[in-house]
Amino acid sequence: MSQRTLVLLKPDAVRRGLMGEIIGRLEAKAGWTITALELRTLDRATLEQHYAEHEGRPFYAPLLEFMTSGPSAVMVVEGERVIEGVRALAGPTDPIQAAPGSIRGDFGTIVRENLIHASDSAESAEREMKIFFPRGA
Ligand code: RTP
Ligand code: MG
Repeated sequence: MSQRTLVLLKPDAVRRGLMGEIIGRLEAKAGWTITALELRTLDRATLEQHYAEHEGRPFYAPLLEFMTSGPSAVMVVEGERVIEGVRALAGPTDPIQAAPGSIRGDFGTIVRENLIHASDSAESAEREMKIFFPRGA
């Protein structure tokens, strides 16, 4: 079943020049298409909505600080099983736990600066696409 998911290449990925590498991995999956892509420095209001589930956690304030520290690549990716698929390509949240071959496993060491966000369910994808592309994507 074709799906759409909201993907962020976080400020560390953009700063380190890893956009091409990561986008290449997404595009290499047969049938996946990037249908929206914008380089954008995210503002607090947008991130407060996006990360509402984490408000009050110890990592929340430093996470918002990091996420506003420079441009992110904001994308919608469409294709067969893309929601689960991008999460699998990304690997677990903590890059040290992520296997080589995954994006976080190949390029990450810091939990917060883990390069990529991808929606974790169809409901999250719908919610997040509205947050980042309020006029539609
Ligand atoms: P994401 O939402 O960004 O795809 O990541 P995720 O589902 O793998 O991780 P989640 O638990 O939703 O956490 C959101 C982001 O917060 C940062 N984080 N820092 N202990 C920490 O310092 C910590 N825990 C989480 C990461 O940037 C994580 O992706
Ligand atoms: Mg999450």
